[in-house]
Formats: sequence, structure tokens, C-alpha cells
Amino acid sequence: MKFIDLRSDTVTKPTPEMREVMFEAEVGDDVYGEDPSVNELQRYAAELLGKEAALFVSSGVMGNQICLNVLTEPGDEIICEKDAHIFNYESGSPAVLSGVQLFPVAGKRGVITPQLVEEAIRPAGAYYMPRTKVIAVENTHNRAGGAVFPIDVIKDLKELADKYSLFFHMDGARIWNASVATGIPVKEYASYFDTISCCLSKALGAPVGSIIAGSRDLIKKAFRIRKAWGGGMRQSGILAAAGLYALKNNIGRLSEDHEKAKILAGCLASLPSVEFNPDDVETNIIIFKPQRLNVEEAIKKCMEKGLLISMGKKDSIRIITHLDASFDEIETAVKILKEVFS
Ligand code: TLP
Repeated sequence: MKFIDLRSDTVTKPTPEMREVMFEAEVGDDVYGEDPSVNELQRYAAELLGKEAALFVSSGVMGNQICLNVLTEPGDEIICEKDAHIFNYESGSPAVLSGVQLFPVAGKRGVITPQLVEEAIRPAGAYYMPRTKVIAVENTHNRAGGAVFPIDVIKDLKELADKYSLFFHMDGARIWNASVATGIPVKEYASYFDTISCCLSKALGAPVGSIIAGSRDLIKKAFRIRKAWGGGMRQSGILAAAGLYALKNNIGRLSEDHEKAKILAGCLASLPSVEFNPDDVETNIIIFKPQRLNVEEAIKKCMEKGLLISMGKKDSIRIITHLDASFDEIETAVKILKEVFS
């Protein structure tokens, strides 16, 4: 059976065009800084994000964790939203790799307000407490169903960060989706942050890799940490070429994935046995709660009919649209969802 795989936008495979540029990529030893394709990706990404420098890293987790490491010292604390990827899905690595802890704040649809964050900031001079050092936000927010973090709140949080001399980090794994959904350039989003981590391997269709960007000084530190953590990748230009292709060709088309998500949302909204608000679908992620079936049963029934979907938070299901699922396949997915959840 050929499956329609909507578990994540990470499941995409490089297209023939992408493979062609990978095949043709000029490479060198990137640990010496001599891989022309990696250097070009980093130059292009820094320009796109309006930052002094950028670094190609192996994954979104590595990107976030290197950023948090260069912004902190052991004993520091990072304020984030309670459903943040850095808090839930990065294997406890802030503690393991950087000796820092997270202060998760309960936001609404992934959004933490300056009021909530200010309450979480530790008082200056309280030597017996962790030191608040970073505010971190996620845009779009994965567990909140691809919700876009509002730019006005970002601006207010930046003011708060400045007031308390805190760093500001964005997990922008899917910043491209936020930008396409709002029309706000990624450069503008990035301008409020000291560091930003953005994925090439989800939504944009590259097989591997993320980009982190920031000041020249921070990225120089990040280069050292990437090496220390075993992320010096030698002739990684083969991968960087795919990433560069993805940045140049696959951002604009994300509106199609958002359209596909709206089609699925329309279907789910019409079904009696799911709890779901279609207005929550802003980009390519859909989260809903099955009511008649439990999550495992529902996932299994969909799989038996050829549709792969995944668990969101423990009582919910997550569906993600992406460039490898065509509109025709989305129509088939609609039929399957109707059969399973009617
Ligand atoms: N998210 C994955 C899973 O880990 C949940 C997915 O399928 O969505 N930040 C955000 C917001 C992410 O959604 C992810 C991946 C990452 C960081 C980490 O990226 P990778 O998997 O490349 O390390």
C-alpha cells in the first residue's frame, strides 16, 4: 500500500532537481571553513535573515541548543512557553549540554506575554536563585498547531528583554511558514532576536540541516561549540547545496501547504466525533482531539486505510501538510478522515 504520510513535514524526500544540485555541489573541508557550498549557504542565509553571520548545523535541536549554549553560562535560566519544543522534545539537553534550566510559562496557543514573562524573571542580586538569561519563543509553534507568534508581542518581549538585559532567542524551525502566512519578511522577524534557529529539513524539503544566525561574535562561538559537540561535518556542501536550493525555491510554495491544511481543517470541522476549531489552523499544522476513538485507535484505523498521522499532545492527533503530499492525496486523506471519524 502507498501511504499518504502526514505525520510531519520532516518526511519529505529530495526532488530530482534538489538531488541534481547536490550531485553538482562543489565541496571542501568545512572544518577548515573551506567548503564553498556551505559558505554560500551561510552567506545567503545570513543575508536572508538580516544577520551578520549564519552557521549550518545538523538539526533543529542542535541549532536551538548551540544558540542557548552561547547565550548562557551554567546556572542560568531560560524562560520559554510550557509547550515549547526546547522544553518538551530536546531530550533535556539544556541541562545536559549547557547546565542551564528552563522556566516554562503557561501561554495561550504558544504565546507568552510580557506580563507572564516579567513575573518569571528572577530578581537581580538573588544569588541563591538561577539567573534569568534568555527569553525563548517558538514561531510557528509546533504543539500549538502551527500558530504564528504575533509580531506585536515579539516587539513587546524584545523591549522587556532589553529592560532586563536578557537575550532573546527564536526557535524558528518553521519561521518560513510564519512569514508566508503573515507576509512579514523573515528578516523582520529575525531583527528582534539575538539568535534564531531555522530548519531546512522541515517544510522546505531539504534532507538534513538547520541554520542558526546572529552576530558575528555569537556565530564564532557557535562554530566552536558545534565542533565540540561533534557537529563538524567536513564535505557537508552536498547537504548545504540542498539547503540553499530549498531556501531559494521552496519558501514561496508554502502557501500551498497552508491551503492543503485548510482543506483538511474544513473536513475535520464537519465531523461530529472530533473536537477541533478550524480557526486555529494558521499554517501547515492541524491538531485535533478524537472523541469516540482514543488517539492510538484513531491513528491505527487511519494507517489501515493508508493515511499516516501522529500523536500531538497525549490526547490529540497532529497532521502536517508538506510538499510531498499533493492536493489529490489531500482529497484522499479527507475521504479517509471522514470514514474514520464519522
Ligand atoms: N519537530 C519534530 C518533532 O521533534 C516533534 C516534528 O516532527 O515536528 N523546533 C521545532 C519547533 C520543531 O518542530 C522541531 C522538530 C525542532 C525544533 C527540532 O528539529 P530537528 O528534528 O531537526 O532536530
